[in-house]
Amino acid sequence: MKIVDMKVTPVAIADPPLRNSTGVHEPYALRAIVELVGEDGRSGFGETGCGKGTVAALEGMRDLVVGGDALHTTTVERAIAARLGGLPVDPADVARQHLDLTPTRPTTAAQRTFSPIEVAALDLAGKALGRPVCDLLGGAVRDAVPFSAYLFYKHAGGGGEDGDARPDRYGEALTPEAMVAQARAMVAEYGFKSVKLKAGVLDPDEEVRTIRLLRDAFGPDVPLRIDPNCAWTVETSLAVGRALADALEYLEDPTPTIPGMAEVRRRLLAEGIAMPLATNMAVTKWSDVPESVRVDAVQVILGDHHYWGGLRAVAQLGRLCETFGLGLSMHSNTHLGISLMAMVHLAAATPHLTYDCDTHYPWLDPADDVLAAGSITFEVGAIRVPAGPGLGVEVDRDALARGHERYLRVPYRDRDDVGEMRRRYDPAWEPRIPRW
Ligand code: GKR
Ligand code: MG
Repeated sequence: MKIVDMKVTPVAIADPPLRNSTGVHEPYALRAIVELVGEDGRSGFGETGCGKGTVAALEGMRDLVVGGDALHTTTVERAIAARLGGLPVDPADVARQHLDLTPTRPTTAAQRTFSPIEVAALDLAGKALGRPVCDLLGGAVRDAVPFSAYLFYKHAGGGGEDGDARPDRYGEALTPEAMVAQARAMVAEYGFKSVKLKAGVLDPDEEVRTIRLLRDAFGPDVPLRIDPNCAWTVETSLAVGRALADALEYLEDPTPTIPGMAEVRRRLLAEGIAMPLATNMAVTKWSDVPESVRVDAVQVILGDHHYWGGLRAVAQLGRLCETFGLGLSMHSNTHLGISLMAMVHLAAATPHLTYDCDTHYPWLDPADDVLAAGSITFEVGAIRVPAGPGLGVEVDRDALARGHERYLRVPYRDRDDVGEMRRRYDPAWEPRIPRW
């Protein structure tokens, strides 16, 4: 299938005031939608995080994409890598990679730029062939993909402003007790069978108490995870690891950097605590893997096709994790339904996916998705792998246009959780990593 056009549409979506170690989400999250048009008039879609340079970077690849074949994505990947890979990488960005929560990490520019193009090309090729994207990745090894409830401490509010203000479906949650209420509501609505707590917000003792309360509420058969995004020192990570040794399926990014994670791992093991450490911050690209494996820094990698370089790259990461005896889970940032369906097809075709995937999707108001409301449904916490062609969902062009209009009204172009925290809640806020 020849690609005859490429369109990039940035959109803004209402986002509730979710807290994390660096601050709080702004009222809108920004995403970029890539559309590839085939010679038969069909379109394929991909989605990615959107920062200041994202649209220009994607547009800058037009000559490498248009005129090519939707099934020849390796050629495009290599051409993008050649164009962007040679650019100097700022050492400050490399130092920050372990501390960066944004979906637009500068250290993975080539992989990030290729990813939505690959997803759109596979969606287009799948539609042309009448086959689902997972078939283009080797075929599904599971018929449904399980996701985890993703809990956030949060301020009151449902995100968006003025006419875009969305209902606050889960309410304020700034205490362990309120978090249990949030978990009960989300699990009741979606049927999730595992729970992830975004931490690094309250004092660590309160976050440990939150996990204990969740354990009491859901029992030992619901796996729990905690992820403070590097908010803890090695000593605090050890204290939490001890306190929750019997309660966690994994401990995610307790402390910054590969050496920091390796020290936590070594010392926990020395105490007889074998709980795996997981990451989407210490190991974020291929070149991080050898050192991480050498020092046993992490035992679970959270793959993410948006910055690991697409769907086939994460499927390959699964093989690599299996080779080194590591688990594979899936990371998420605030996203729309196109990304969710890309994750579903990827997970369906990845045998060595050893944990339920993360998703921010329950935090998205249906009014903001670019798919028709109700296009994606969870059944007992899982999404059935669509058998229809491509990603198996259709983009609602009116919804896409509304998302773009919102983008034009939003005054910022980069995610800034620190600035938002200062503006709305605490003028003296300082993002200290680690904080405790
Ligand atoms: O949405 O605030 C957030 C998360 O903290 C996100 O930015 C992280 O990248 O979900 C992610 C994670 O697992 O670290
Ligand atoms: Mg994480």
